[in-house]
Amino acid sequence: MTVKIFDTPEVQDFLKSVAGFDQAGGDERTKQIMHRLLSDLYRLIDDFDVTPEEYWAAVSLLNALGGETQFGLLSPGLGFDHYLDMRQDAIDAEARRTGGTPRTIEGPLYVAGAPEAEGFARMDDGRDQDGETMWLTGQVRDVDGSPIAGAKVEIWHADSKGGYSFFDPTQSEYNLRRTIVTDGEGRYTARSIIPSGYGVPEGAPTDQVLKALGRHGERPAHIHYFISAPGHQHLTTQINLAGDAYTWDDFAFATREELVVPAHRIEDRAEIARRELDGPFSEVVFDIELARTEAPELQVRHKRPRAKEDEQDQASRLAGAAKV
Ligand code: MBD
Ligand code: FE
Repeated sequence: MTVKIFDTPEVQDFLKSVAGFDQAGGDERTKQIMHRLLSDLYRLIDDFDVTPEEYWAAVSLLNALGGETQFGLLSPGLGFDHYLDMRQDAIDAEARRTGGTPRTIEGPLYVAGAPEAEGFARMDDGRDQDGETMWLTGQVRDVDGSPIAGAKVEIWHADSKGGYSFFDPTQSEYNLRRTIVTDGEGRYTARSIIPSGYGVPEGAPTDQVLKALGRHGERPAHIHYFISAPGHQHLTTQINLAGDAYTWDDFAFATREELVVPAHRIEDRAEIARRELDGPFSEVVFDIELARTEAPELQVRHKRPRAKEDEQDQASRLAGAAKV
């Protein structure tokens, strides 16, 4: 087809009225961004000769994604979350806020308000019979190596089937979700179970998009962290357990070399007794370094709709309704 109308004055004027340029009200930045977004999409329709069938199939897919609250799941799959991290890394580098453990994406499965403990917490409710006992520990330090006592370490991860409590209603409340405040030596320790990797639900709208791209929806076994302490930059990160088939094939693009951590199987009876466990376990050690900052806005996590974060907020309530 040779019909190309995008560059005509008629279409260009049309885009300006669609974006509200001829209206006094509304938000200026929204108008600018919508104008650019719509222009790019109109051009794409022209360039690819998108048919009405294709256009309405896309509308239908967006409705399905929204219906299952899966935009937060598709987002990392399409690389947006990692792209925002790449930009944040570049912003930090420009501001010379270098050093410290690397960030990686939050993902859509955080739930605010997990129980808090000092130094040590047991994270699992003991009901997951397939879960290998995990001893997860580490020290939070400044970039100069000094331990940070009283740092807040929030940890959340999946069970042995790759499911997250809250989103998986078969699990108990806040199972595998804890906040641990570091002890006098900056250390945190959790007793939990080794998580399995996560897979996008088969046949779900997000899965349909990935399949159409010839891709899968698998994540390697991983553990999420938020770490914060006064005078330091808030860190959102994850570790990947080494040896997973998907370590370097994560559908959410969250893996970073420095964040791949081995789990060491320990069968020594003295080591088992020292931790008051009843059998062999796997130990995972993850030390964290926080960059310094005096800026208060960099010491807390950025705003985003999160399950249970703000019960008044409609978007946060919706975030908790994701079918993931
Ligand atoms: C997850 O557990 C996750 O961390 C991400 C980023 C996407 C889907 C499921
Ligand atoms: Fe996850």
